[in-house]
Amino acid sequence: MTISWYPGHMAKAKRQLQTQLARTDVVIEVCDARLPVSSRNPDLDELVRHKPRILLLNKSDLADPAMTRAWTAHFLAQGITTVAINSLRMSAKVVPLIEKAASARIESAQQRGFKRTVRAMVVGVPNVGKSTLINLIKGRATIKTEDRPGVTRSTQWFRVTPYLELMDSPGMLWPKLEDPLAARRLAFIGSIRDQILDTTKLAEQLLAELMENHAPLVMQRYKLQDPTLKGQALLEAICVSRGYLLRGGVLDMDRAVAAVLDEFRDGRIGKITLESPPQKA
Ligand SMILES: Nc1nc2c(ncn2[C@@H]2O[C@H](COP(=O)(O)OP(=O)(O)OP(=O)(O)O)[C@@H](O)[C@H]2O)c(=O)[nH]1
Ligand SMILES: [Mg+2]
Repeated sequence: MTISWYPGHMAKAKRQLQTQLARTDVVIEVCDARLPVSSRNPDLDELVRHKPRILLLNKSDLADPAMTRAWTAHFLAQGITTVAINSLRMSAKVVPLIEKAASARIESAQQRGFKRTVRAMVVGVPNVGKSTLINLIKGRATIKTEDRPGVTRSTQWFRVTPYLELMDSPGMLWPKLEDPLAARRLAFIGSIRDQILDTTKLAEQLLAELMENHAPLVMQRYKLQDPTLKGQALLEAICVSRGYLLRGGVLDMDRAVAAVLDEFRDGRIGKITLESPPQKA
């Protein structure tokens, strides 16, 4: 699956982001803790170059805690300020991190006798929780969030505390997702619109990946007996086990597909991280 889907609003978002960069002190990169490689946009390195950057591993409540610790250590060892968060819960750690990243500017303003507003832009691939994070820091859920990609349509600044402004931005994918595994995994977590995907194939691919590394969780969730089932047969077994039947006893495969994707996405199959940090030599 090579995804070359790059709608106009994403190209526009990239241009807006470039324009806003000049008035930005810190770049907050939000990625999905379940996918710390594939949910980072490689375009960002070139785009934000010299700005102080913070990496947030969001949705850590859905990820494997041991893996999140390993990933955090991995990025910290690379010199990247990284913290794992859950944007649905209060996390006091983000604001001090932003202030620390902007400390040079804050101090230089202090020396000139005033307290400076810090501006940080929040960027990341679609559906990772950028708007939810801003709502959390603001303390009020006034920005629209939804569990689908492409909710935020344009960049917008919000004053979240007396001396902090955050910029929300539309999720960006890169123009061509040439790595089919990365594209697939972004689709698993709901960063690519299901409407442009073959969801049956996607659910089969997700199950294949889960059965390889987390078979007991899948077997338990769907009350399955046979660990060797694959592909369509596995989806059918899930259908039967759940009793998803249409009139005349026909299997309601669409319902099984939706169940597998939804239940993985909101963590009901288990706290599963799909990518492991490279092993130290
Ligand atoms: N479990 C969990 N869900 C989260 C977390 N953060 C956000 N969500 C959910 O993820 C979904 C997407 O959140 P948004 O804030 O709309 O994501 P976004 O990055 O702004 O998405 P776009 O604007 O489409 O790019 C929503 O259903 C949120 O409730 C988190 O830390 N944990
Ligand atoms: Mg948003």
